[in-house]
Amino acid sequence: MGSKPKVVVTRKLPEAVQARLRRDYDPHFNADDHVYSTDELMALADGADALMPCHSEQLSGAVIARLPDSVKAIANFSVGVDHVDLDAARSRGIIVTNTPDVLSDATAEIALLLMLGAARRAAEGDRLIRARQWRLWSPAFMVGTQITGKTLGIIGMGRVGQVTAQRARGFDMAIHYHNRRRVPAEIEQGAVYHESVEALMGACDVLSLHCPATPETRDLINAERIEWLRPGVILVNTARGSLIDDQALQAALRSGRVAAAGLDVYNDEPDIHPGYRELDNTFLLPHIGSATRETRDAMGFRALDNLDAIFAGREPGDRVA
Ligand code: 8YV
Repeated sequence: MGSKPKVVVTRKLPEAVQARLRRDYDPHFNADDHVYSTDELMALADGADALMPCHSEQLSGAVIARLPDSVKAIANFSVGVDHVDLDAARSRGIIVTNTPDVLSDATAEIALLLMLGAARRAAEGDRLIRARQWRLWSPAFMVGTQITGKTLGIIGMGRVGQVTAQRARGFDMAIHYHNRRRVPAEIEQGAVYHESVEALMGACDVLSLHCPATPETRDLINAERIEWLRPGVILVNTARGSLIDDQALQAALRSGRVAAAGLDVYNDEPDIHPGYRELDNTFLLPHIGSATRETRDAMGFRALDNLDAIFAGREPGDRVA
C-alpha cells in the first residue's frame, strides 16, 4: 500500500493507542478532546479513509449521508453502537465495527459497585461526612440492604451480563436472567431463565440491566413494568440510559417501590434528568463503566485490530455492519 490511511480519531485516546495510530496510519487527533459538531466532523472527514468515534458522536442517518465517499470504515471505540445508524452505514457500503469483550470485566466491576453502593447507601454516607453532618452512631443509623444471598436478575445475558453474574456468585447471589434466547448450560451455570422480562422482574431482589439500546428496549423500565418488580428492589444500570423511563423510575424511588438505584448511564448524558440528584436513594456515576487504564488500552487496540483488517482487505473481527 502507498500512503497510510487517514483516520479521524474523534476523542482523546490512551497514549499507547495514539502511538500505534501514528505508526500505522495518518491520524487526526482531537487536541482539546471536545465533542465535534457535525460540520467540524464533516470538514475533518473530507478525504479521510476511516473514522474512529466514541459513543459521544451521534452518527445518525443524516450525518452518515453527509460523509464523503472517501470514508470506508467506522471503527468504534465502544461496544455499544446505538449512536450509529447501522442501516445508513450499510446502504453507503461503510463497514462498522465495535469493541466487545475487552470491557466486560471493567463494566461488571461497576455493576457490582453500583449494586453495593445503592444497597449500602454509600453515596449518602459519603455526602454526610463531607457535609460534616455525621453526628451520631446508632444501630438504627444508615441501615441498608444486604446483597449477600439475594437473587440477582440480569436483563441481557451477553458478555457483560455473564461476567456480572460470575462476580455476583461471589456474594452467594442466586442468578436469574432474561435474554432474547436462552443461553447454553455452560454459560448459564445454573442461572434460572425467564422467558419474559416481567416474570424475571417479579423474581429478583436486585435487577441489573445489560441489554443493548434498541428501539425495542427503549423505556424497558417504565411505569407499567415497575409494577412487576418486588417492592424494595434495587435497580442497577450500566447499559444505556434509554432503557429507563426517568419519570417512572424517579416516582418509584420516591415511593420506595424501588428501594435504591445505582446508575452509570442516563438519557441525554451529561445533561441528565435533574430529579436523580434530588433523591437520596440514588448512587450515581458519570458513565465510567469501561474507564480503566487496562480497558481503555484494550478498546483502542481492538478498534485498531479491526481497522488493520479492513485496510488489509480482510474481514474485521467485530463487524456490526
Ligand atoms: C465507553 C460504553 O466508555 O463501549 C460502550 O458502549 O458505553 C462505554 O463503556 C464508551 O462508549 C466509549 O465510546
